[in-house]
Amino acid sequence: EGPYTLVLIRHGESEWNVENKFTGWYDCPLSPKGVEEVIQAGKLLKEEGIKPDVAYTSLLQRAIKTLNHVQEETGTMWIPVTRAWQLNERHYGGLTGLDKVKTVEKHGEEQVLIWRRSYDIPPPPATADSPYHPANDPKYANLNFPEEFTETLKTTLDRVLPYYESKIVPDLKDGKVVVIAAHGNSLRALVKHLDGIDEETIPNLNIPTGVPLIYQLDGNMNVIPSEQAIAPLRGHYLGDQDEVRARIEGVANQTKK
Ligand code: DG2
Repeated sequence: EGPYTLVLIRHGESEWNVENKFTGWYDCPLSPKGVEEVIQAGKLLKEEGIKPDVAYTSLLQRAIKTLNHVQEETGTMWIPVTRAWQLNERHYGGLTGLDKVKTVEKHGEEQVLIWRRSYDIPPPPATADSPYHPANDPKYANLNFPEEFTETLKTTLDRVLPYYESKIVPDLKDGKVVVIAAHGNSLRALVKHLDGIDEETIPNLNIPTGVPLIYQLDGNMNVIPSEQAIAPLRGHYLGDQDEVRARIEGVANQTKK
């Protein structure tokens, strides 16, 4: 059976991407350029004839608005949308709100790379009195989080994967075209699973803002490798591939002056 189509999209450039701050669960809006990016992403999907039947996103407006624009451009404003905290960005703990370059100046490039890209070494935690701790945000009122809260890619995967398998896979198996609008690191976690990327390779993976990433899956929900894939991914990005590569580099270089 299959193939099944899964579309992943990281939200367009956000205001805090522009300010170059660690964002995590902070709920900042898209930048004007980010809005342009996601309108373009929707147009690319339309040109490819990819029309989502069902959509998933996080509780964060940069992903929700990205999805809205994709829906608008693909004529699918009516489809069911589920918003789930499990698709939120990885929580950046005590780094939330800090400037990425200044954090490198203070702690060194190596340490910051570990915090940004290691699989299981956590950034310092957000404490219970931090405005960025989820206990102080009404969005998460019915959930419990430890007083000292932070996430690694590994613990992000621990919430993304069960959500994907229990909620999203059934839609795919129903033959629905699924779009997931989410975040740099919640999507890195998901593609680590989809593409079977190991812990040594995952630090090198960067996902650009506002570019649709298309996966075809077989009946066992395994990825059918695309010829246009940029390794280590096996799905492919839509649009000009040189531009996509440049945007991937841009994400990697956010901690450079
Ligand atoms: C960024 C990713 O998340 O940052 O939390 O700062 O995708 O929601 O903009 P997003 C953040 P890096 O891990 O790439 O530094």
